[in-house]
Amino acid sequence: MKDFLGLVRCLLCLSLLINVGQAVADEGAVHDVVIPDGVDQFTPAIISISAGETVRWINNDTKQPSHDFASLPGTKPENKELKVIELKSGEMFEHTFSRPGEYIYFCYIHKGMIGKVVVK
Ligand SMILES: [Cu+2]
Repeated sequence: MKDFLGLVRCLLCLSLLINVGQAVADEGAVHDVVIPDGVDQFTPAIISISAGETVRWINNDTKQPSHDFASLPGTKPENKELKVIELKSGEMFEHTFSRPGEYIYFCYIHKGMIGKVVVK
């Protein structure tokens, strides 16, 4: 009987650990935005995430030395989360968005290279 209760406790502990692990994984979700090789474009250009999640920009472009981007001037002050980010070929950058809003950003080297993160 003692062994049986010990087994039940052990299983309860395990299920708690699994639940906590899932909650952490959901909160820390990472969404990729890729700059493809030879294309001056954020892919996807518009991405929707939940507050507390992370966007990871990956520069796969070998044709340009760098894509440098920042929040669009004129957007609401609270939406200017992205300071100037210099992303050289092969580099990655991550940012966790804590507040809901629409974060428009642009590459100031390549005209028309623009993206948006929608945080719900
Ligand atoms: Cu660019």
